[in-house]
Parts: sequence; structure tokens; C-alpha cells
Amino acid sequence: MTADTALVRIDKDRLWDSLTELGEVGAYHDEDTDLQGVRRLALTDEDIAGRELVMGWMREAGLALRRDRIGNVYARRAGEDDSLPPVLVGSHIDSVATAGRFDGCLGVLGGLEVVRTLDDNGISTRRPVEVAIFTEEEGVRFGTDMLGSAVAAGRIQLADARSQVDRDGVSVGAELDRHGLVGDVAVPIQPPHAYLECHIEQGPILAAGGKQIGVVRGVQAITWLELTIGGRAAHAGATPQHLRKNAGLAAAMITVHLNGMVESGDYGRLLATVGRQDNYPNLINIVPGNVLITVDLRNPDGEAMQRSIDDLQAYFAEVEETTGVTITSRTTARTPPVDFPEHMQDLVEKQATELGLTCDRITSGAGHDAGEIAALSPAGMIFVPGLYDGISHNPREYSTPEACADGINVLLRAVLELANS
Ligand code: HGY
Ligand code: MN
Ligand code: MN
Ligand code: MN
Repeated sequence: MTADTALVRIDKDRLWDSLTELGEVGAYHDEDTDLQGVRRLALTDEDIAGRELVMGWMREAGLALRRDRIGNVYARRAGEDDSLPPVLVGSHIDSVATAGRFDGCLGVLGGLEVVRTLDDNGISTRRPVEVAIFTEEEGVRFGTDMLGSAVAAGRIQLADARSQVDRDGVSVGAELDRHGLVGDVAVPIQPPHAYLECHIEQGPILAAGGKQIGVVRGVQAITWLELTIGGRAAHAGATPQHLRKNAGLAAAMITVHLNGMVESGDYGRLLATVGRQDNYPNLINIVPGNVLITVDLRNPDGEAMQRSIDDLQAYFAEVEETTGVTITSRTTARTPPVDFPEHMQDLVEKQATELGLTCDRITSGAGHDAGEIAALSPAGMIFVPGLYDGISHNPREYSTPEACADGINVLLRAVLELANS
């Protein structure tokens, strides 16, 4: 990095304005928090509107846009030697149903801000720089998180991804085709030179430690199960206990058992969440006949994760024996723990330190596209702290203009170093 580029900083207000404007796309009033939230589930009209807004800004910045076969967008700023693999930055703009403005968006709009800043200062780079928008990172509509980046990295086959369906039976493929999102960039994509993603931490660790930047060591393992519990709907008043096949009781037993597994400490730093529960027929005077629940397991230790899955499956047999229900388990996501290369962590830490920012190394609690692209090339992540215990996947999600700018200034400097290597 030359002397004059070392003093270049991004435009904090322009970044904040773009986060604010994108946050209006898919805005809704959240009854639970009485706040304005964001709802841009993948490949819905709101997601497409968000993509169109951001791609318009990318075109205004003179970037050449391409799309791959699963609809991931790559916006390219040419390098002096355009034949070299690009430095790739980015994230996602699809959201969960009760989102804030930062999850994913900071990484995409921050990448765009890096490019705009290079242009503003007439700075060229040896390598091209590309800003990516990955499809269906959240996984809440079609059931597998990091779907787009997993296809880009070759972990999930395109046909399998296209065949995934939402709760209404609408497939990824049908939505990609409906919106005309299928591009001609083959998947898996050509490996970029390196990948960097700036993201809000989505947890309390950085703020609790008073740190401004998180140097991300890696991403913990994720397992998602969809359990279909088949019992028998029956009269709540006339059906004695011994004749019941209570799917609701089975679901409750599994939820409590999961909590016991976490509390036991037998599975390291396991986290378990039953996020979705659909009771049928869901009426006060009928024993639940059929229940669908989802299980989200997280663990930085791959061996302990596998043990928890095996033990949970064994427990299902106990529940079937005790309650007379049948339990069918479908795995909808299964990613191993991912470690980012030391040199990428050191690069992030060096740039943060040279900017005079305090930082700590941290393992990501959430899944990220970087965890997928790490299979293709050296990947790294930059975390910025959130307020209110770093709450996320909630409209209360918030970080400050200064914290966001800090993260993207680290991204700018790291990109400059990588793009001139
Ligand atoms: O589930 C996750 O960790 C990510 O937000 N998709
Ligand atoms: Mn995210
Ligand atoms: Mn998320
Ligand atoms: Mn993510």
C-alpha cells in the first residue's frame, strides 16, 4: 500500500445512506418489537427489488455485472492485469422474516463502498475486485442456509439446489426462472484469489469486550433437521392417556432433551434451537396428531457435533417407544466447522491495528458465505460489534455508522493489499 492510499478512508455517510435505503426494501412493522423490520426472503419480489436497487448502484459505479447459474451476482471492477483471479468481497441481501438492516447487507454494500472509494481516489489495483451478492444465504425460505455460495463453491450440486422447495412447494429453480436470474457463469465458479466478508457479529462478544473489530477465526459447524412427528389427533377430554399418541408431547420431550444435552456440557459448546413448530390440527380440544419441528444445532467441534446428532437420533427411538408416535428426521443443512487461514486472520488484524482499532479473534456463531467460499480460496471475515447484546435476526439489530465504517475501512485496506499482491 502506497503512502497516499494508506490515508484513504471510505465515505461513512454514503455507506450509511445505502444501508438505510436498502433497509426500506421489504420493510414491515414488527408487532413483536413495535419496530420497523426487514423481510426480504430469498427470491421473493422484495429480495428481487433489493437486488435491483443494489445492482443499479453497482452499474452506476461502472462495475461489469455477471450472474452464475444459481443467481449469484458478481460485480467486477477491472484490474491492471484483468487476466488475474479477482479479489472477491460480498455477502447476501436476502433476509430472515424478522430482520434488521445489517445482516449480509453490510458486506455487500461495504464491498460496493470499497470500489466507490477506489474510484473516488483514482486508485487502480493489479487484480480485479469483484463484489458478490449470494443467493438464499439465510435458508429460511428453501430450507438450506448458504445455498447460493455452497453451489458456487461446489458443495451443493446445482440440480439439488434448484429442486429445493419452500413451504408452498415452490422450487428454487422455478423462482430463479420466474425472475430471470439464471446467469451464464458456470458453477462451481473459478476460484477467486481471496475472499473477504464484513459482517455484524450478531452476538454479544465484541461489545462485551469493548472491541471495535472481530478478526474471525472461522465458522462453527451447523446441522439443521426437520422432524415430522406422526401421532393421532384425538379428543382432549375423552381420550385416556394410555390411548394417546401425542405428537405435541413428543415435540416437547425432544425440546427439553436438547436443552439437557446442551446443559450437560457433554457436547462441548453445543447450541440447540427448536425454532419452528407446526402443530396439527393446533386446536385446544384435540391431542396434536402431527407436529413438524426444526432443530438447529451449532458446534465449533465437529466430533462433538456428530456425537450430538447420533445421540439425538437414539433418543428419538426412546420417544417413539414412550409415546407411540413415529418420528421422521430429514437433514436440511450440514456444514462442518471451517477455519480461515492464519494469514487471512493476520491480514485483517494488521489492517485493523494500523487503523488504530482494537480487535479480538473470534469464532463466528452464525453461518456465513465465507464459510462456503473458503473451500475455493483463502477466505477471511471482519466483524463489527452490534448494540443491544448484538441481537440479530430481530428488527432490534443495530450497529453504528462509525462501527460500520471501521469495518469497511479494514475491508478497504485488506482488499488493497490482496489486490496488489
Ligand atoms: O443460520 C445462520 O447462521 C445464517 O444466518 N444463515
Ligand atoms: Mn448473514
Ligand atoms: Mn442471518
Ligand atoms: Mn450468514
